[in-house]
Amino acid sequence: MMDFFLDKNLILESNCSFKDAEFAILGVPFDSTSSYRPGSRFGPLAIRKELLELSKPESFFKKRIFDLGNVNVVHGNLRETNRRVEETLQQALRENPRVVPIILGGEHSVSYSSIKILHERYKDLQVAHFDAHADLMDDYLGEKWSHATVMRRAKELSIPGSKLGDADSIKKAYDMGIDIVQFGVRVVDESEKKLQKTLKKALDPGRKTYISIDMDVLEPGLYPGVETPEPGGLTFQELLGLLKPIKNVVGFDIVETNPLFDKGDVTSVTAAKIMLELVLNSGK
Ligand SMILES: [Mn+2]
Repeated sequence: MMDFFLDKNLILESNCSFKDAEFAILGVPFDSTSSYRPGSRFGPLAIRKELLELSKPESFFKKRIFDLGNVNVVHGNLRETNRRVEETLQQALRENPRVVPIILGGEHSVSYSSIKILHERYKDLQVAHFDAHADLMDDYLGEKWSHATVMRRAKELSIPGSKLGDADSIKKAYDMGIDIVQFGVRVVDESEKKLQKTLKKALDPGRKTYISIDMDVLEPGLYPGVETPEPGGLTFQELLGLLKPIKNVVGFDIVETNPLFDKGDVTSVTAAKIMLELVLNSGK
């Protein structure tokens, strides 16, 4: 692998060569657009550390997992950070077209890049989006590129030219865009409602699926280590129950883990456990 944008200061050992890997972990320690309590830049390291400590079933060690390291992000510059994530993922998929990328955030805005690159590869890609927030704003406080706008930007990816005119063309374009199915969303801004209504309500089991998990989908009373806590979230068991039936997973991310606001590392432990479960669930 080209290492130009990668910080290889790792604590996980890869158990295979990159070409043979079924899964590739890529950390993106970026949190510059966080609007409440930043700190998810420390997520990728904390999640890896807890993955080491978790008890793992025998079947886990049969999986071939390669840790690519962390992207050298540019704090304060989401667009350049996204570009580096995209370049890294493109190269990774060129060298190993079957690998399933696992993105560890970092804030939610980094999911745009993995969705973009996987959508280039799989035209029928659909996104399973787990979050307390809809993340469908067109802009947040005037900023188009933000954790709060990421799913709208993703939705626009498959719209030719991304130029939206009258209401009819907007509707048509969104009907054509990447299908996003949301789970656990309990905060929807007035400006998001129209677009949210057009989203599909269920995943298509036959299509390639990308899973994006914002850790604030969980109940913050139990898992407080997030950037934007919102009461009324899912339990871990409820989340697993929603993840289990999802098939054809071609990539996933776990974002918004914030070790600075965690209690006893429980949110990082849980993020690591979710990664473990998804690896076990999405094997070939
Ligand atoms: Mn989010």
